[in-house]
Formats: sequence, C-alpha cells, structure tokens
Amino acid sequence: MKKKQLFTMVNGLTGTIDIPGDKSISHRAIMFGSIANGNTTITNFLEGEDCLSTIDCFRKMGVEIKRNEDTVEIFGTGLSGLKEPVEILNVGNSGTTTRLLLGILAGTPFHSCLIGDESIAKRPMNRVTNPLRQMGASIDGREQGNFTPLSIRGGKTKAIAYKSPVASAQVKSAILLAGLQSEGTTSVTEPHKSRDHTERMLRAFGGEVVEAGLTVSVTGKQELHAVNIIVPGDISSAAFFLVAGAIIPNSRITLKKVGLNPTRTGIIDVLRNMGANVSISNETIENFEPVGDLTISTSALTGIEISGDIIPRLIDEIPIIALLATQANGKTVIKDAGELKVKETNRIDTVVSELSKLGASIESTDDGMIIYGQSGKLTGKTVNSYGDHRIGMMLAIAACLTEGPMALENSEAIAVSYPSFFEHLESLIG
Ligand code: SPQ
Repeated sequence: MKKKQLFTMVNGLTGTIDIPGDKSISHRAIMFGSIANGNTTITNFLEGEDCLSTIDCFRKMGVEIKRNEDTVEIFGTGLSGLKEPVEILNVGNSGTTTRLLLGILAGTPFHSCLIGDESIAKRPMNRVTNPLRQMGASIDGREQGNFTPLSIRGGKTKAIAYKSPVASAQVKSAILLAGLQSEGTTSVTEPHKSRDHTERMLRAFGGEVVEAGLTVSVTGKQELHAVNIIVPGDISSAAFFLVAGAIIPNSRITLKKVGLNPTRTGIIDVLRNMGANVSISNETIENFEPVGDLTISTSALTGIEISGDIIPRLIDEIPIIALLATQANGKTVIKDAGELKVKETNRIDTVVSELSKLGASIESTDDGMIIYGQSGKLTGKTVNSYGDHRIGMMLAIAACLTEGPMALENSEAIAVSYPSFFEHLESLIG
C-alpha cells in the first residue's frame, strides 16, 4: 500500500491538459478488434491497469496484440478464432472486462476461468450471468455464479429479449456481445439509457444495431471488420479537473479532445446547472463518438438536486460531484444512485466517510447522499482511497483546498484509470 503526501491550499490551477484515452472505449476497442477480421490500430489507447487486463485476457485466448507508444495493434481472429485459454483469465480490478468478456465467452465453444482482485470478488455478476445462462451459456462460480472466481463454458447461444432491471452499459453490452453470436435478434431494454459506446463501436466495425427508445437490438452472425480507432479523452478523468477548475480559486483549465458522448456528459449539465462557466470548442466526431475541448474557470456555485435519467450519464462522477457540492452555496441532494453501492467500493459509504474526515457536512441516504455546501473549511487529514481510483482522485483534488497536510493511503489505485493523474495535477499547479 502506498501513502502519498498531497498538495494543500493550492493557489489556482492553470493550463492545458491532454486527457488520456477513454477507459470504456479502450476496453471495447480491444474486444471488438480481437473479434473482428483483420488488423485494428487503436490510437490514444488508455494505458490504465484495467485496459491492460483486457489486453492480457485476449492474449491468453490467442489474439496477437502489439503495444507501441500510445498505439495498440490487434491482429483480429474473428469471433470463431478465439482459443480456449490454458491459463486463468485475470480481470484485475475491472468490472467492464469481467462483464463484457462473459458476454463474448457465452458464445465461444470452450471453457474459461475468470478471477480478479479483492474488489472484483465483491461485485455482483448475476446481473450478467443470469441472462447469459438464459441464452444457453453454462456458468458457475462462487455463490451460484454471482461472484468471482467464475467458470464459463460457452457454445451455441439463442437470442433473447431481455428487460434489464438496472441501467447498466455492462449488462447491455454483455448481452449484445452474446447476441452477436446467436441465431436471431437479441434485444435489451433498460429503465434509463446507459452509455452507448458498444453500439457506436459496433457500427464503426461495420456491424448493425437498431435502437428504438430504451431498446437496443442486434442480429446474430454478423461479421465485424477491422477499423482504426482514435480513442477520445475520458470525460470521467476530465471530470476531476473540471471540478478542480470550478472550485479552486484563481483557476482556468482547458482539457483537450474529451469525449462528449451525450450518454456521458451529465457532469457538464451538473456543472452548468450549479452555475459553473464551462465552454466547449473544436467539436468533431471520430468513429461515431463526439469529441471537443472543454474550458472551465473558477465559478460561484449553488446546490441542486441530481436524480432520475441523468444518473447513468454521470454515475462515475458522483464522488467528484460530492466534492463540488461541498463548495456550493446551499444543499445538494443526489438520489436514485443505488448503483454506487456495487462499484469498486460502496461509493456512497467511501465518499461520505472520507469527506466527513475532512470536515464536510455530508450524509448518506439509501440511494445517494445529501451535501450541505460551504458549511466550513476542509481540513487536512490522512484519508484512504480504499483501492478505488475515483475516490483517490477525488481526495487528491479535495487536498488542493484543505488547510493542513493531507496524505492519501492506497494512492496506487489511481493507475487503474489515470496513471498520469499526479503528473497532470502538478503541471497545473505550475
Ligand atoms: O469497469 P468498472 O470497474 O466497472 O469501472 C467503473 C469506473 O468507475 O471506472 C465503475 F466502477 O465504470 C463503469 C461504469 O460505472 C464502466 C462502464 C462501461 O465501460 O461499460 C459502465 C458503468 O458501469 P455499469 O455497471 O453502469 O454498466
């Protein structure tokens, strides 16, 4: 476990940052590149630990994947070219790797075993193992296949029409990936729209996807063709510096080439609704994904309610939104976010416990939290990421505002999604 001393009472963050590649898109680019026919090159691939776990799993299934600087080359085998792995597939800390991989493995005629770290072992997998069993996959594991270690024997799967009880891109994607290998049309209907990177990337690889309201369908037995993917900057990583720019006095930050997929931009809506100055420039579209530069400066903020449809559009940003709310005038209420309990940590508990240590006025509710803004200065303490990258980065930004020294335990978790985070923070401090 690493303990890192953090900057405190920073007098403004200024400058420009190239935000590293999007984690969700980097995972999918490896997966689609592997199951497509031909050679795929990925530019601005995120070299975070989670995405490296995805590469490792596909290499163990016989896919040749070469890494150079910030590009990755994949020699796709087509779906039927994946090989039964001799070794156990290690998904590390990554829920996306586990769940999407299960979708692919459901249709492969061989046996595989999946393990991950301590955090993955606590995350529920029956949200994907149950529908994949309905499609015909044979899956077992701890507690009837709800937790890792898991073993799966795939084979001939059948199409289903699945009504998901949760808005989850991982559930939707796992079923669509299994559907690609099944006879007939597979559909998934969600209660709210979740991120749609799988749908967009399927189109980029020449596949067909039909979207009607909250239902997404794919027809099985489609061939995917290699394509060159440029990964946009990750808006979930950008969110830490967007919030820092809004709450740290004397700040102005520009974040380049950030993904602006509308299923992910809830953070921009929240910042604007609270009164922050966020501007967007240089908008373009790459591989069906909108991209642009974001600029933010220190702003006067007011508390708001965040609930309903917007929650899946900002689910991973809630830890940093909680910090944002501590600096706003008035109360912020976050509701309908029970999904936070099944992330890398229970993010309702870890956000509330660590921000409370700093003196924030914050309380947990059953499906979210209430934050009473500007109710006192934050004070430096020793805090803990508990192995959760997003909690670690939120606390490092909080430290920029605290009086007194701050130390972050388990700071190494940040490398899961943003290995250059501290380097970028230092460059903005100047
Ligand atoms: O991959 P993992 O560990 O699940 O990562 C997280 C994160 O904070 O980086 C969640 F803990 O992001 C998920 C996100 O919450 C990534 C993701 C995806 O790429 O499809 C979808 C979301 O999860 P879900 O459960 O809503 O589908």
